[in-house]
Amino acid sequence: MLKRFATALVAGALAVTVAGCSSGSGGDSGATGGGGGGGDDKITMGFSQVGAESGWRTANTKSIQESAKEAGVELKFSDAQQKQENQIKALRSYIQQKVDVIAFSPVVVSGWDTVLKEAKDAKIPVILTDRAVDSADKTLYKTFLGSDFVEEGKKAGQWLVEQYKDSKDTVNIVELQGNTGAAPAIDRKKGFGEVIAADPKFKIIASQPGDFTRAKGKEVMEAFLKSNPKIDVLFAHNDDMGLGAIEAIEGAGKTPGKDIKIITIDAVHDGMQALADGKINYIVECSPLLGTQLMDLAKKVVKGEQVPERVVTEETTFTPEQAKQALPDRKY
Ligand code: GZL
Repeated sequence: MLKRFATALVAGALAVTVAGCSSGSGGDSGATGGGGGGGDDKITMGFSQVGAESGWRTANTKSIQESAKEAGVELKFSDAQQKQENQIKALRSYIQQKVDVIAFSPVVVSGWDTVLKEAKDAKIPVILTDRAVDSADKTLYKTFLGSDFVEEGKKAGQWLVEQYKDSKDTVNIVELQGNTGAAPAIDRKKGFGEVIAADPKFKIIASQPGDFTRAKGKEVMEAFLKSNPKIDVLFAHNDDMGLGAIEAIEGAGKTPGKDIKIITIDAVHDGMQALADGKINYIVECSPLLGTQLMDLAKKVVKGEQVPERVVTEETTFTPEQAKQALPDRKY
C-alpha cells in the first residue's frame, strides 16, 4: 500500500506539473480510485451484474469471475436479478467500501446519473461493460466495453432480406424483444427495422418483450401463434427467447426452422445446437467473453492511464453448417 501511495503522490505531482493531463476519456484527471483496495498493488473491483436471465449472462459472469482470478483482481460481485434498484444499491455499497474501480452491465439505459455522480465524487472510476447508459455526461464513466447492438440487428435483417430477395409475397414477422429499456433491446430492434424497411413486403405484425428469458419467450410466442394465423419469421433478440419460442411452435404442431424461420442473437451453446439441428436458421454472434479486456481496462483506469472511450467486441454470424463446425470447440 505504501508503494502505491508513493506512486500516487509522484503521479499526482506529475499531473500538476504537466497540467491538463487527463486520466482517460473525458474522465477527471489526477488520482483515481477510492483509496481503498488491497494492501499491495492488487486492485479491488466492485461488479454489478444484470442477473442470470440467459445462457449469455451465465457465460459472461463466468468470464468476469475467471478473468479477475487470472488478473489478480479482488472481485466483489453482485447479481441484481434484472432489477435496476438492486444495481444502484450495489454501486452505492461499492462506493462505501471504497473499491478501486466499479464495473457494471446496466440493465436499462436510463436512471444512472445520480449514482454515477456519487462514484465520480468519490473518485472511483466506472467502466460500463456489455450494455450502455444514456447519460449525456460522458465523464461519468471511463469507457464502454461491449458489442454494437445496432450492427447485430442489421446483420439479422440483412440475412432475412437475402433469404426473401426473390419473393414477392408479404413476409409476416413477429419479434421477441429483450427487456424494455435495455440497450440491446433498443438497438437490435433499431438495426433490424432499418434494414427491412427497405422493402415493404417485410411486415412486423407483432413485437413484444420476452425479457431475454426462455420462459417469457415461450409465453409470448404462444400468444403470437394464437393471434396471428400466418407467421413466416421470428426475430428473437437472443437465443434463449428463440429456444422458448421453439417449444411454443412445436406445441402448436408447427416445425421451427421450416414453417417459421427463426433468427436469433448471441450464439450460446444451446442456440448453436438448435441452429445445427435446423430449428433456428441464422444466429448473429454476441460475445459474452468480456472478462480479460475488462480486467486490462480496469488496471489502466486505476493507474490513471488513457483508455479508449469505446471498445467494441469482435463477433461474427453462423449458418447451420457453420454451427456444426464451430460447436465442438466453443467455450460456451
Ligand atoms: C448482450 C446482452 C444480452 C444478451 C442476452 O450484450 O446484454 O443480455 O443478448 C442477455 O442473452 O440476457
